[in-house]
Amino acid sequence: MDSKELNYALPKNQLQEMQMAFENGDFIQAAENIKKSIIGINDIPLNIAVTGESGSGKSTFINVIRGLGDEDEGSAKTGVVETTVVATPYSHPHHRNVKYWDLPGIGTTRFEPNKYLDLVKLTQFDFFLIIASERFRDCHIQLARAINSMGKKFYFVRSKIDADLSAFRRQRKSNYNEEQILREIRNNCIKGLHDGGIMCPRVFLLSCLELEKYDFYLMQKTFENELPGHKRHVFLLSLPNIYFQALESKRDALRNQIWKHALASAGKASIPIPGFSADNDIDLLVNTMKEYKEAFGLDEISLNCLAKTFDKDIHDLRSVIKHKLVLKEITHDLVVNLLKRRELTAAALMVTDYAAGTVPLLGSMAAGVVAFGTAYWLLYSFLKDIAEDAGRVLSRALENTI
Ligand SMILES: Nc1nc2c(ncn2[C@@H]2O[C@H](COP(=O)(O)OP(=O)(O)O)[C@@H](O)[C@H]2O)c(=O)[nH]1
Ligand SMILES: [Mg+2]
Repeated sequence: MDSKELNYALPKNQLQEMQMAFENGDFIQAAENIKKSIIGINDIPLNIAVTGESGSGKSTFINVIRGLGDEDEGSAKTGVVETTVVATPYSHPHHRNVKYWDLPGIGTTRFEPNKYLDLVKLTQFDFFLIIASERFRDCHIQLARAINSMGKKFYFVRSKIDADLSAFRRQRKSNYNEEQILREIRNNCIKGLHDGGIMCPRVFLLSCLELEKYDFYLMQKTFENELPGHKRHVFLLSLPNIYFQALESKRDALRNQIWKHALASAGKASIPIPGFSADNDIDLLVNTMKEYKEAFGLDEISLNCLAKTFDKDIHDLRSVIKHKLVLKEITHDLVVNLLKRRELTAAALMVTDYAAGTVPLLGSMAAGVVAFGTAYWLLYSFLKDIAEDAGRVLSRALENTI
């Protein structure tokens, strides 16, 4: 490890945040406060309403955005005629507080947007997605206006783009131009919304069969930029691992939080190297490492879903994972053994030394600080390895599909 890597592993802005957490000069208290804040992250609710005409692909979208196939446990039923008028929440498999709500289909002759919105208890949603396939219709405008009038945000999703493109491919044969067709579809939606009195509408073109293509990344980035900070983090972690930018965004978001997990797990430590005394602290590390695995889709369930999505063999996907630790089940004993490794202790001391340059209190502490460096380096290296392996798995999954 050299100073460049240290600089990367512990960015200055993170150290400054840590310095602020230490302002009252109490290591144990700072660790306790941080622990509360990281546990609280799992309680942050994110409710996204998915609405649109029956058959537009709402249920399919709700499944794929949660990394699920139509037949997986917890998936929404697709391809069925909607008879219910009840909004149904679907939780993300790893982030139970991230919920996508399957709203009853609009567009029937009896459709009355305001009543519809009353029905779905508008206020609990962070934002709305209006999903439309095929033609732009008046009911979309009515719904968009009703959502706007209640001060809520909506995004317009034009779905089933794969089907449009293959229809055009047949029709236009010699002068088929994908970019131009996508532009035409986008402009048609924007114009429709604009003519209906919606200023600056946000339109995304998607295919649930090829989620990684078209505007999915742009859509994700837009949500990310427009959500408040605490919700942005959970949203990011809940994204499906089907394109490389998602992996990078997750790695960066998680890396920015390492100091908190390291501090919280080290807070109680009272003995020197390896510096961990209470089981509690180790459990926090175990849980964090498990969360990393799930966030990058390398747990068994997620790998299975990825294999199905891209029609690959799970053993084949697993075979490209390079770091042995990534394949192992993360247990208490495993983490205890990792913490005892000598090279980790050496790295821990360098981390502590480096961090103490910005956070002087760290330098003046004894055991807890070594534990901090140990935990930091363990999480940092694991995150780095797992992000690399997730990239390899995705490359293998995408082979021969583009
Ligand atoms: N070609 C294509 N078909 C889709 C897509 N999304 C959904 N479908 C199909 O459209 C039909 C209706 O989808 P569903 O999700 O049940 O629509 P909902 O009624 O709005 O919930 C199903 O047969 C889906 O398989 C897509 O992106 N591309
Ligand atoms: Mg449905």
